[in-house]
Amino acid sequence: MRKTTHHKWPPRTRRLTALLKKSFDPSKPLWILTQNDPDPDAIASAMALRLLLGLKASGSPVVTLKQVSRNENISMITLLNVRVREASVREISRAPQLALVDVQPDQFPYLRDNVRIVIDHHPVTAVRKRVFCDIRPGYGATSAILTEYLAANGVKIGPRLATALYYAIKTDTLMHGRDVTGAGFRAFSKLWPLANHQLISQMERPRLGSHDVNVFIRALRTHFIERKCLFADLGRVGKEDLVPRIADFVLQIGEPEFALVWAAFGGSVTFAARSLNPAVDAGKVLRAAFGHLGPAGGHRVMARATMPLSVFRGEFGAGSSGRSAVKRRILRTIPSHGGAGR
Ligand SMILES: [Mn+2]
Repeated sequence: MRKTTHHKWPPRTRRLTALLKKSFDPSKPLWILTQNDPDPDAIASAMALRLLLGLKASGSPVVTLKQVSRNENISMITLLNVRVREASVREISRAPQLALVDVQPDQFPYLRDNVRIVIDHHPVTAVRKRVFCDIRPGYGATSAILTEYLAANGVKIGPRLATALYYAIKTDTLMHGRDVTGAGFRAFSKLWPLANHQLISQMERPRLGSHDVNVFIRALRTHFIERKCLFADLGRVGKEDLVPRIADFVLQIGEPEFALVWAAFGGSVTFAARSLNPAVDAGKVLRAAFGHLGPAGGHRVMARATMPLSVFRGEFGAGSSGRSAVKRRILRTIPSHGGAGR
């Protein structure tokens, strides 16, 4: 077996740290801005950046335009006691200095010249002049980049931060089926012995509120299975994240190999698909079935699609005939003997 105790962290990351520390004025507050409704990757990255730069929570609040709403993410910030502050566009554009994590400035077009730092792993949109930009699209999570910064500089990572970073890399990389790179594994194995795994399993099983429970019951009552494909129409939901959660859950009912769950949320319809059959690529199925109606795609094992409610009604109709129309559309795109055609 190879020894993996002594990781080699890229020397480039250490060199970048010097530039990072010079990119802002330490005498003024540095706000850390995340995407709307930040996920664990954004939150853990913000915590890590604070530690790396030696900032205090009071002078470097984690801010967002739209507060955390998903159950898993709420349980993360509650269990780890992280404060995420909701701020207005006006406040953010007037902040003394900003560091953006897990997001890029193009998401905030009104921001002018207060952005100092951008650390992200999404595809590069625009690099700004006189801004410290470290964007690594090859990384599965921004938290993997920040873990590398901390490790390369010999900064000690305590259990609270290790738990946040580990959970972030796990959810961003593994659960989304993204490719895990060497960098991701390196960060993961650095954090694994430091993280509190009992807390992580609590975060992964957040409590269900009464609205959530009712939607689960609806899925249990109304789902139907045909040719090992399970379909569940959730009707109207108050929280969009119930759709992927229930898609994960319903695959445990009977022996389906594919599940499609959908619901109306606001003015649109969201679909989530899951596939356990290697011959059925969930991303391709949703693209083929719904791609001409709105954004659709994903990976082999999980995929999503959305379309305006009016488009859905025009294409499929409503009620039980709508459900059958959705079912027919999906079954048409799946090879009939499951494992046969690749
Ligand atoms: Mn991310």
